[in-house]
Amino acid sequence: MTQIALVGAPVEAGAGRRGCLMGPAAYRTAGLQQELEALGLVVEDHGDVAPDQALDVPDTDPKLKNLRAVAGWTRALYRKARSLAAGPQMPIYMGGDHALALGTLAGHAAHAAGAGRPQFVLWLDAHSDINTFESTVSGNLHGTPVAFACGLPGFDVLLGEKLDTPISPGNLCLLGLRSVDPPERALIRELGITAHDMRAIDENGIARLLEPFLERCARANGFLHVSLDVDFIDPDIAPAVGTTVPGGVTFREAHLVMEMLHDSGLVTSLDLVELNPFLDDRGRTARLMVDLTASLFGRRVMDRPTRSY
Ligand code: 6HN
Ligand code: MN
Ligand code: MN
Ligand code: MN
Repeated sequence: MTQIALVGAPVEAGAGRRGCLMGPAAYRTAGLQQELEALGLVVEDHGDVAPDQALDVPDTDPKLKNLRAVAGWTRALYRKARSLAAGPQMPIYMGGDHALALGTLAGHAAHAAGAGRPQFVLWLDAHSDINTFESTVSGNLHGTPVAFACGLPGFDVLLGEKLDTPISPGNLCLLGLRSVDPPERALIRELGITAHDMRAIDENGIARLLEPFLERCARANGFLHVSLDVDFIDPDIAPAVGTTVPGGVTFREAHLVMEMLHDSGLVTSLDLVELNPFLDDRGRTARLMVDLTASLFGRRVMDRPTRSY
């Protein structure tokens, strides 16, 4: 029996626009818990995480926006993720902007290292979010979690110490890309990260790109963290996000990814990020994210055999 922990992470300090703070409330209003319970899952809502104060971090920085607030969230979410990873419940982090993944990735990577298993990450996003504190032009820290999780230098201020269990770049897959800054592109190449842009999806079909990654994760007996950014999906059907980029994945492509993830049985943690309810159209984006989550947890039209890798 699958047990789920819902964790609210009302972070908006990492984004360039306000409003992601309302994300967890929107998921609750859209009935995320009830939809998962309808699938037979046992769901506990842990409420919202409260950020640390992080008074050792400078309150203002000439370049990095809301550094102290983001550090406070990173520390609190790191502890929460690390403790949940050690327990029986599978966590769903209801964001909040993508800066919340600074904490969740670090926490799950630390747990995986302790368990002697590799941590894999599927990053579903229009953006690669692999800017460093040096390379970021916007100063918005939601553009940095992939760089932090890979152990790139310069991030020690976030946790107040070095991240000593980075994720191996070979265990990452970025899918849905259509907005990558030039230094990000260089880093992806340098680190050898698997990165599929929209053209690759158009040319190959999304399933054929995802499958080899899932196979690698299964072969390595890895834990799999999925980070789903609303802007992965085309803004015509998912408008409630501050960083829309045209040409995103379709309704069916997004559901297919979720259905394949369910069939794989590999997912051990999930971020739902960047939902900005202030920008939504009668709740449709919140509802779409809930429906995608339901697909990841086994909602289907017809029965079919479980895929084993
Ligand atoms: N997100 N690369 C841009 C920046 O500001 O660094 C966009 C970041 C978007 C962040 O999608 O979570
Ligand atoms: Mn566990
Ligand atoms: Mn993102
Ligand atoms: Mn994005």
